[in-house]
Amino acid sequence: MSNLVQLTKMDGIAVVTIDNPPVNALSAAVSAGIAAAVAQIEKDDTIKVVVFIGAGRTFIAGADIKEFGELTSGKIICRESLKPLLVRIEDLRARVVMAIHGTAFGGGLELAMAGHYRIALPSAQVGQPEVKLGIIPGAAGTQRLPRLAGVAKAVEMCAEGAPVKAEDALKAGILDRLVEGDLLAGAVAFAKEVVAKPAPKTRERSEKLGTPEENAAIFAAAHETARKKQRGLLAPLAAIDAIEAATRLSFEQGCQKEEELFTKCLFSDQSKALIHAFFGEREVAKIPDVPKETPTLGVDSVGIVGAGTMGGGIAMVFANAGIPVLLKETDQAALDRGLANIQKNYANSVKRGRFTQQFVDERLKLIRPTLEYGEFAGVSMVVEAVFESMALKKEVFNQLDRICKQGAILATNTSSLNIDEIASATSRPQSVIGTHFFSPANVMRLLEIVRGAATGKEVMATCMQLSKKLGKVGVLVGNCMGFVGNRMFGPYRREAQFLVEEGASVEAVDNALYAFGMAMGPLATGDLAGLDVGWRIRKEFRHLEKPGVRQAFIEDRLCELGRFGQKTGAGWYKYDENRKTSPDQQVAALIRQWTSEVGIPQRQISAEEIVERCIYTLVNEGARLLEEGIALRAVDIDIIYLNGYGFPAYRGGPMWYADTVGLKKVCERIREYQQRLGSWWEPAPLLQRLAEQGKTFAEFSGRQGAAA
Ligand code: T1G
Ligand code: NAD
Repeated sequence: MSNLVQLTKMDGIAVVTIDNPPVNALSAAVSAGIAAAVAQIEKDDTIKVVVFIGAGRTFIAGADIKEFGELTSGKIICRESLKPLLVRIEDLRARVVMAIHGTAFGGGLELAMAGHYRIALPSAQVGQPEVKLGIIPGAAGTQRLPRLAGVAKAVEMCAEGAPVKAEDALKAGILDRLVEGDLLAGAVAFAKEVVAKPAPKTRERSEKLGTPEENAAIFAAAHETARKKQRGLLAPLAAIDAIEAATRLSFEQGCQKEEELFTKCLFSDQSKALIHAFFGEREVAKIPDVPKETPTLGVDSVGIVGAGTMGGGIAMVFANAGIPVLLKETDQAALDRGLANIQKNYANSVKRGRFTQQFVDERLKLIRPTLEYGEFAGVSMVVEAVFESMALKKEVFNQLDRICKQGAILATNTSSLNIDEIASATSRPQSVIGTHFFSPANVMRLLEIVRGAATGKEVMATCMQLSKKLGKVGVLVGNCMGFVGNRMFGPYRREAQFLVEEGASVEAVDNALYAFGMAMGPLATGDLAGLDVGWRIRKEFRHLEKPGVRQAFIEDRLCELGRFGQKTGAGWYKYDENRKTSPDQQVAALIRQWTSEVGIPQRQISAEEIVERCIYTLVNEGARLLEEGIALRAVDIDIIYLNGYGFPAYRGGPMWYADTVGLKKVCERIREYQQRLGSWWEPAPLLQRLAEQGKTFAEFSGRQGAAA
C-alpha cells in the first residue's frame, strides 16, 4: 500500500486514509493508492463497512491541478479517468462511509458521492469549484450531484463553483449526518449503524432529476445568469450542459457527455489562464528575500487617518477581520460624513445578504471615531488615507512618528507618492510601508504592498500575512511613481484618450475593452474613480513630462469644466441621480472642437486596434517594471490586474495574455505603433530580448533571478 493511501482494519471496519499533504490532492499516485485499497477490500469478505477519511487538515480538495499542466502541455498523453474507480467503490459489497472534514472539493466531492453514506464535521465545506479553473467536474460530479441534491442545487454549485457549508449540504441531501468531535470515532460509530442498512448507489438514484418542463426553466435561467455574472467564461455554460445531459441520458451516456465537455474546457486557453491565476495567487505570497519564517508583528488594533472614500472602506476591512479601529478626521462634520458612509455601505451589505445585522452591529462597535491623535499611542498599526498631497502626508507622518509606540507599523494608502519621501518625515523609515487598497476598499480584493528602501522585513512579512487575514490578495511591489498597478494604468488610460482624440468615440473605446473582458472600459473607470484624482496627480508631476512627447489633453479639459465623473454627475459620460450612465453628445461635440483646434486628423478606428493599443500599452509598461525589479515576477503583475483593475481572469492577466499571443507578435505590433504613432511606443528592452529569444514573461524569473 503506498504511503499516500493507507488501509487499516479494525473489527470488520476498513479505514482508507488519504495522506497527501497539504490538501490531499487526488493525484494519479493517490488514485492508484485508492485503487489498490479497493482491490483489497473487494477480495476481503470480512470487511462489512469501509470508511474513507483524509489525514491532516482536510478531506480531498480535488484533483491535483498541477497534473493538468502536464496533460495540456502534452508531457503526459492521457489521464487515468477516475470514473471507473468510483463505480467500483459504489459497487463494493461493504457499506462505504465518506467522513469529511475541511474541504471536499472537486474530485474530493465526486469521490464522496460515490460512497453510500457521507458524514461531516459541522465546519466542513463541500463544492465543485472547477469552473474557477475554467473546467467542469470531470469524475461524474455533474451526473451524481443532481441525483443527490436535485438539478437546481447541482447547477448552482457546478456553474458558480462556490463552497457549500456542511449544514446546507445536509439540507440539500449531499450529506447524511453531521458529527461533532473526533471525526474518525464518529465515522466508526456511524459505520456500525449502517452495516446492515442498504447501500444506496448515487448513480442509480433518479428521484431528484425532475421533469423536462421544470428543468427547462432551471437551465434557461442558469444560462442567463452565467452569461451575465460570468461574462465570457465557457466553463459555467459547459457545466450546465453536462447537468442537462444527466436529466436526459443514462448515467453512462451522461458521463460521456461530461467527458467531452471536460476535455474541451481543459484544453482551452481560458482554463490555462485560470489555473495560472490560481497558482499565481499562491506564488505572489512568496517573497524571495523575505523568507516564510521571518518573524511578524501582531496587529491587534489599527488607527486610520482620514475617513473619506478610502479611509471609511479600510476601516470596514479591519473591523470585518475583528480588529478594533480608531478612525480620525479633521473635524466633526468630516467624521460624521465618514461614519454615515460606513453605515450606508454596511446597510447595503445586509440588504444584499452578504452580512447579517448582528455581524454588522458587532463590527460597527469596533470602529471608534476620534478627532485626537492621543489614542494612536497604543495602536499596533496606522493606515493614513488623507488627500494625495506629499506635504500633507509628511505632516501626518511626522505627527504619527511623535505619538505612536515604537514598533508600530506606519502605512500609507497613497496611490502614487514616493514612500521613501513620506518615510523621511519620520525617525523610523524601517516601520513605514505602502498599503495601497483599491476602491471600494471593502470590496476590491487587491492590496498592493509597497516596500520603501528602508522598510523592515518583519514589517513586510506582517503586511503580507495581514492581507490574507483581511481577505485580500497581498502583492509586494517596489517604490516608484504609481507603483505597479497605477504606473501601468496611467499609460493605458492615456492611450484610450489618444484613440478618442484620433476619432474613436468614447463609447467605442470603452465597448471594445469591455468586449475584450475588462470589467469596465478605461474612460468609464476614470469617471468612477474621479477624473480629478488623476488630474491632481498630473498637475503635481507636470514638471516631469518630456518636452515634445505627446500628452493626452481631453481629460484635463473636462476637469477644467468641473466634469470629474460620477461624483459631479458628468465626466466622459453623464449620470442621473442613480449614477446610471449615458453617452453625452456635449462631450462628443467638445472633443471634435478641441481636436480640430489642435489639428488632429480624424479616422475610423477598429475595435481590434483599440484593444491592441490599450492592452499592449499595459504589457510594455509591465515589462519595464519587471526589468526594474519593481514587480518581482510577471505573475505579480497579472494578479494585480486581475484583482485590482478588472482584467478578465480567463485571459490570465496582461503578461500571461501577451505570452498567449506570443511576444514576437506583440513586439512586432508595438514596433509598428512606434513607427506610426510615436516614441512612447518604444518596446521595453526586456520585451525585445524575450521576443528575440523566443521566451515568455512566465520564464523571466525577475530581476533578482535575472535569467534574461
Ligand atoms: N491541486 C494541487 N495543489 C493544490 C490544490 C489542488 N487541487 N489545492 C491546493 N493546492 C496547493 C496550493 O497551491 C498550495 O501550494 C497548497 O496546496 C495550500 O493551498 C476531477 C478536475 C483547498 C480551499 O479547485 O481552493 O477536482 O503554495 O494555499 O488557503 O472533477 O487550496 O503551498 O505550494 O490554497 O488553506 C478542484 C483548489 C480541482 C480546490 C485550501 N479543486 N484548492 O485553501 O491553502 S479540479 C479546487 C483550494 C477537480 C475533478 C476536477 C484551496 C483550499 P503552495 P492554499 P488554503
Ligand atoms: P478623500 O478626499 O475621499 O478623503 C480624504 C480624507 O482625508 C478627507 O475626508 C479629509 O477630511 C481627510 N483628511 C485630510 N487631512 C486630514 C488630517 N490631517 N487628519 C485626518 N483626516 C484628514 O480621498 P480618498 O479618495 O479617500 O483618498 C485618500 C488617499 O487614498 C489618497 O492618498 C489617494 O490617492 C488614495 N487612494 C484613493 C483611491 C480612490 O479610488 N479614491 C484608491 C486608492 C488610493
